[in-house]
Amino acid sequence: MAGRARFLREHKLVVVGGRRVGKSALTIQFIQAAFVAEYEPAIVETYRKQCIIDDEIALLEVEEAPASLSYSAFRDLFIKIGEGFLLVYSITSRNSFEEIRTFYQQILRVKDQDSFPVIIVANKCDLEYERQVGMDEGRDLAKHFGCKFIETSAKQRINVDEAFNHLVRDIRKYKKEQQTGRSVVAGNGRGPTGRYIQGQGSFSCGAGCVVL
Ligand SMILES: Nc1nc2c(ncn2[C@@H]2O[C@H](COP(=O)(O)OP(=O)(O)O)[C@@H](O)[C@H]2O)c(=O)[nH]1
Ligand SMILES: [Mg+2]
Repeated sequence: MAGRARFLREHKLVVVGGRRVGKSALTIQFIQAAFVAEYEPAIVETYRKQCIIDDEIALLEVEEAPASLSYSAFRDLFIKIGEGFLLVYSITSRNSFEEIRTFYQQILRVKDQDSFPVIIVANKCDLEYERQVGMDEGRDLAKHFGCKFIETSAKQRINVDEAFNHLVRDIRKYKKEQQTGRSVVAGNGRGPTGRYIQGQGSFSCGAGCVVL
């Protein structure tokens, strides 16, 4: 029973996306509540954080999949360990938006599933004047994937906790459904529709979070 409870509480999140979309900035802003303008670790770092989300403890392990890796077997390893994925693009880069489909297809292929817990994260929303990807486009893609959509700014700490928290909720739902043998959380047109989540949500990370 203790083992099962632990299984339900511990979640491995992987941050996926093209180069320089803000994967590191989002991760560090979520874990340490600080904006680090340039951060390129020599090794893959695993971050741990304990949060209360919807009155339930969540032990989160967050990793950033290196975008530079063309060696797809290595990226597959990240996908294998992930229980939920933040698919990050930058609103200032159309190319990074177009890469999202490929990442999601890779995830479904490696997981051998029709759907999996993911959230589409449109980062750098503070750079409105450099915008190349409309909010509607992100929202439509999320609808197509059957997942949630959120615009964030790692720099201004807009919607950062919300992005991670929404993913955790979907992972929980997915795990529970897997355990009870029911259909999965999201899926091409079968799951909940994507939606834009603006402003500060109702989640209680912030003060409730402890960096382990
Ligand atoms: N204006 C703005 N810049 C950002 C934001 N997030 C990241 N950046 C900048 O974008 C660049 C790439 O960020 P980084 O986190 O290293 O991207 P990664 O390669 O995806 O990990 C850096 O210069 C960051 O300072 C954001 O939300 N707003
Ligand atoms: Mg990085």
